[in-house]
Amino acid sequence: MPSSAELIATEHRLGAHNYKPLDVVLTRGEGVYVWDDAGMRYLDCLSAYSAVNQGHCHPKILAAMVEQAGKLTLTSRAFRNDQLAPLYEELAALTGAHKILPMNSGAEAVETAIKAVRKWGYETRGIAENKAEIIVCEGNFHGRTLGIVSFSTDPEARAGFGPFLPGFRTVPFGDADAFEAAVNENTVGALIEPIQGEAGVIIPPAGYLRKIRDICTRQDITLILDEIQTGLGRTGRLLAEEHEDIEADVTLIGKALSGGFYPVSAVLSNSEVLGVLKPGQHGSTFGGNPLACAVARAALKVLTEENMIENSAEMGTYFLDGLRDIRSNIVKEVRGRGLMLAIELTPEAGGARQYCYALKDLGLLAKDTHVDTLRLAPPLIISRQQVDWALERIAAVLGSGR
Ligand code: IF1
Repeated sequence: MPSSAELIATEHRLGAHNYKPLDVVLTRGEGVYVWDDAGMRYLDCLSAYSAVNQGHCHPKILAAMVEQAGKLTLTSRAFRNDQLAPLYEELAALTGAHKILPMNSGAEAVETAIKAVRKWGYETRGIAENKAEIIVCEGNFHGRTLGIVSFSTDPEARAGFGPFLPGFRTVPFGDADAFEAAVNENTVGALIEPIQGEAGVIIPPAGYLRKIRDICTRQDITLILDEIQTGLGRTGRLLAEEHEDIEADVTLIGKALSGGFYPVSAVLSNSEVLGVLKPGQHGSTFGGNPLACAVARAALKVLTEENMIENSAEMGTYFLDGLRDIRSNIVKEVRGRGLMLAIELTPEAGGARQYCYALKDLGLLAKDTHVDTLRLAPPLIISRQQVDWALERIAAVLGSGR
């Protein structure tokens, strides 16, 4: 087996450099832990950006994948399979969705929602052709496709990729008045993350989502909530919208929908938005394939039956309180909801990446974002003892102990 240095050199030589990963070569994962090629164990505090909520290599999801993989993996949607309808039923029962469209990546779910909501606007709201507008928020992250980066406010995400897709209007995140002021006769939808993950776990003011919901209801605008990262237990509820006791018209899920085993995403609609898509107007080779559906069914089953959502709420509060107890002169703010947590450092701290490296040396893997913020998102199965273990190391690295 090549050494980690050789593996890293090969990646550098032959791979596009669209990432700058930490130089840790992982070989195995189990529950909250991953191991590198030198046998060192790490507590995973990223969970592949909330795709491994159920813990690495969950045995029941693995068993479901292996069983289905030996039977039928892909038929294309030209034919039917025996796993799609049961997934629809289980997703509908869990989320209250009336219509579901399965895709693969989160970005594909976002693009699907944009297409459907635009078409809904033309056919139902009578919007003039090619005039549909969707309101998005500053600081958004919804994926990397050209359509999606068209409305990114991050110069890094856009530079050199134009020309861009028109039809989006950007407003400050968290400001319902600005949102209402941006509404015009061509506004068909709003695309919002309930909590902005990549922006650094930015939680909007209490009541913000409720106000947006009311504006969208009043103005017949389709509210699309991107729960690809916040959904499926990450914030301590099945969907983050539940914290504000609202219901989106269209909900996007992905990532942990497969427990990290397979790209699976879905567009869930509680209105007739998805009804505008007719045969031949949308799809994908792998969307809704029997292997994806079997994996997603098992991922949802263990998420709910093993009380991972409740654990996320309980351990999230415990983790957040513990982080706030850390006395440190380089911590500017600690934010979080459930096990979606972030530590924003002061500019004087010199950036969060160096602390990710220091934590790696202590056996904890975490990711920095937007220079000064350290994100923490362990699998939802984390125990109190493991949170204590993590807090000790974070306190040791960030400053004056606990
Ligand atoms: C990368 C970020 C997180 C997402 C939300 C849609 C998507 C994502 C709220 C698209 C994906 C991933 C992309 C991944 C790293 C990760 C990420 F750092 F890029 F921004 F989580 F914060 N909506 N987020 O978070 O889903 O197409 O990736 O399946 O690009 O490296 P996808």
